[in-house]
Amino acid sequence: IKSITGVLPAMVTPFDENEKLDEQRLRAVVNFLIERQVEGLYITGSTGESFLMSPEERKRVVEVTMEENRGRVPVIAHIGAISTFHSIDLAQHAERAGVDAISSVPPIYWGFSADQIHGYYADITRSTKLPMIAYNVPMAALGFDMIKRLSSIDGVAGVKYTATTHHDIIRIKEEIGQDFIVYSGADEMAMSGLSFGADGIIGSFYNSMPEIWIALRDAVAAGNLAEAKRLQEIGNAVIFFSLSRGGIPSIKRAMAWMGCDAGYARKPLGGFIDQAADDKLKAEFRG
Ligand code: NAY
Repeated sequence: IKSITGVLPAMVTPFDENEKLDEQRLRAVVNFLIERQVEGLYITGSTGESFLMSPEERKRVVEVTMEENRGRVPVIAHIGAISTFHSIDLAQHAERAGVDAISSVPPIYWGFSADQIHGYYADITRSTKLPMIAYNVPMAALGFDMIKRLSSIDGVAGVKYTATTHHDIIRIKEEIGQDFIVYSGADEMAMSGLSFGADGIIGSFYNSMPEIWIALRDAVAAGNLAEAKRLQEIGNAVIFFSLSRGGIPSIKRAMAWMGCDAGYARKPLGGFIDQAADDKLKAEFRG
């Protein structure tokens, strides 16, 4: 797992005009990203619309990605669901499909106790031989104490840390260990996450313009913070433009303009399916 570092898109899942999983576009997305030198793929996460898909569809995305990847880059599959039962099924399927690591948001919706969340990660991690990347997401934040508790589970290898309190990245490395891998998840703060010691960055906007983020990562590594800040500002202009118009649907259209039609999002995300809406978005983007 130590080798999965750098820039990893939280890969989009293409759907067609009728909201059907579009395997042909999915294959094109995998190739587009790998050809643009991303250092790994994080699939079926929130950006991948996993919570809008059936377990069978999620499994199919994993299978198609692994087939098309042909071992070129490491793959982390998000297998999170509300029930441990479904998450284990997805985790074991991902292991059979050959992914390099699994990841999961904590169980959501009911509000689970710390012991239940710990049990969720322990049960899933025990069910496969794969390393687990816990996922600290703003709407269901684990927080430092829980991350530390989870780190003692055999197999929990790191955390995808989506938050804007980056001082915790330093604390995780100091108190849990330098080998505990941290991916920074807030694209608008990629420079900060990397500067605070994250091993990599995983995010939605690394789908549409990976080059900017790879250059930003290189600039931080070289200590060239002025250049990193310049690139972050370019990235943020696109991020905030897109978020105000629906992040995931906008990213998919931006990919189409970059030469890789990533299709459409499922409702209630939806968006930009008709040509007029697409043209309007493009005109505003250019402006
Ligand atoms: C995933 O699982 O798809 C992700 O990694 C999502 C990461 C995104 N965070 C959230 C909360 O959706 O990329 C970020 C996010 O879109 C970006 O920082 C803009 O806010």
